[in-house]
Amino acid sequence: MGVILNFILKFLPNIFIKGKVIRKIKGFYYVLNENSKNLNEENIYECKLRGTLKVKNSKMNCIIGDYVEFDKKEKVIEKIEKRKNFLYRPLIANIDFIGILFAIKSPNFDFTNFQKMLLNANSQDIPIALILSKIDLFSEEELKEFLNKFRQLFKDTISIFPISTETNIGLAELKQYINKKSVVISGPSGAGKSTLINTLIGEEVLTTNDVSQKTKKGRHTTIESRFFMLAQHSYIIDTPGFSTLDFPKLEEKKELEKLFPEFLKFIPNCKFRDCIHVNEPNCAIKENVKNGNISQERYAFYLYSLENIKFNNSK
Ligand SMILES: Nc1nc2c(ncn2[C@@H]2O[C@H](COP(=O)(O)OP(=O)(O)O)[C@@H](O)[C@H]2O)c(=O)[nH]1
Ligand SMILES: [Mg+2]
Ligand SMILES: [Zn+2]
Repeated sequence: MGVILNFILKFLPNIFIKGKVIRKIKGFYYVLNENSKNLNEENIYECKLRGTLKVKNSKMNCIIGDYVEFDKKEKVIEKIEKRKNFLYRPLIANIDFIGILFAIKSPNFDFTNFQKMLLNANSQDIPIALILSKIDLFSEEELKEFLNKFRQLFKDTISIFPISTETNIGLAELKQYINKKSVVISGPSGAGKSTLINTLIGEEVLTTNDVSQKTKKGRHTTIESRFFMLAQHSYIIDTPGFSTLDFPKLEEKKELEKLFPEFLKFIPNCKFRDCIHVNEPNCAIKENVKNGNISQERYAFYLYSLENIKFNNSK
């Protein structure tokens, strides 16, 4: 009987377990068992990649965020599921949305920096939301005014989550929205990213930039992407990602318009198919700036970007 059983087992395929890569260090992939409810050590397997999955020297073979099947005993990743999408910088797969976190005050909301970060996020083709932090520092009137201005500017193309970790406003809504999603949080230093993540998780997983701590230990800055878990299948990824306020790299001037969501529906009405909306006659973008369907400020930022981006194929 034992002999027969062994014989059968030998020909059964290995049973692979599903998981998600949450970290990558020097050729090791840290895989979280699919149905884990937290990031405790016993749920994480340090795996190698099966040789057949390696394309010579490619960083893309297996990346953070990938869903994989792995052999628990051998600690080897055997299969990588097709990626839904991925962020380039930093390299992370299967993102549901990017939460750009900016404070409404302290530091003051900087519209130019926000638009730069938005440009970078939009170039990744992943949904975006503004997480507007520290709203306890504004009166209700001031907040209303800010939100009106924001909507005027972006014509309702950006979802907004106004929050305060100080007064607990908006956190339940945000948490609900993140449920069963993978979310990348990115924003300038001091905006409140670490405080938000700590609050959502309910424990001090990240050091915050308190003035008192600054003098003692030096500021904690995130240097690699870190995964946190809100609940089963809900991930928050803290990343230094687009905190660099460089312009995205683009090939051609014509690509820039795609990064302005509120322009999109008007572009087909431009007379010239290669219109870049600067000096061309019968330009639908310029017409809609005039009649208010596109805001002056956004168009000005479009022109500013056009001048400052180094296009690889500049015509
Ligand atoms: N008033 C107020 N301050 C906040 C809030 N969230 C964070 N802060 C403060 O903002 C500072 C920077 O926060 P931190 O989370 O370290 O920012 P990070 O650099 O984006 O990670 C800290 O002193 C926090 O206490 C908030 O909702 N309201
Ligand atoms: Mg931080
Ligand atoms: Zn045009």
